[in-house]
Amino acid sequence: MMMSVAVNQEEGDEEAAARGENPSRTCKLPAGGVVLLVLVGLLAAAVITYKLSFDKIRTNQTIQTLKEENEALRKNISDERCVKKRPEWEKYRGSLYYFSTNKSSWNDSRRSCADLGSDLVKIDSREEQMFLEIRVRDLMENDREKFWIGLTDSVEEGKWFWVDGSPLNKSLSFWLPWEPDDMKAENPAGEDCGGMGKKGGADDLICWYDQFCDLHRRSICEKPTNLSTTELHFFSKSNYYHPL
Ligand SMILES: [Ca+2]
Ligand SMILES: [Ca+2]
Repeated sequence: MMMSVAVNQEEGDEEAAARGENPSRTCKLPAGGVVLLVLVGLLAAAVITYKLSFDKIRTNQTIQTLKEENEALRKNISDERCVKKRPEWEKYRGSLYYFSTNKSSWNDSRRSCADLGSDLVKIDSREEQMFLEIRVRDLMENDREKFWIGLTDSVEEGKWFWVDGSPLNKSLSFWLPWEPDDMKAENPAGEDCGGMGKKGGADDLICWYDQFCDLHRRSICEKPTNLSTTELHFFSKSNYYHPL
């Protein structure tokens, strides 16, 4: 019996070898198993495809979000530049005023006003001084944040002139009681440029001082409201007591 089984096995192996099969490795799966394997393969492929598609959509959304944020940032920067480029002039009677919070020397402040078709402010009346004093008071956060005005005695000590060349009317001046003192303690050049401002408000509008002209201060520009473009050019380029 055992001999018969062995012989049958050998015959089977020979038939398999004749068909080109390795008899020891031949594995016959039922048809249902093959279908299951194919389905599992298809499912795995579908899952991978879905994941790749989802990742691509998410990446595209991220890129779109970054683009929108970039656009918004660019717009903000552009808007800020526009705001900086465009000074806000304030009208009072026949003049426009610009209260610059950029700090620079008296001469550089004057150049900045000229670039805007104006000059450092000339104070012609008590009402104008009142308007300026109230505005400056509001803008000052401490007593160092004073503003240059268009007043100087750099040509001759003690003789104060406005930037348009007119002499200071002493009855229309608002010096602090100890000013102008041309103090030379910090700078031998003394103090030849005028400024104004007193945090908390000035008594009876008294808030002018003289200081070293190279100190960096804020400034007030003034230009008439009724100048044409040509006249503004003339005003900014030629109506100076001291050439720039
Ligand atoms: Ca004026
Ligand atoms: Ca002084």
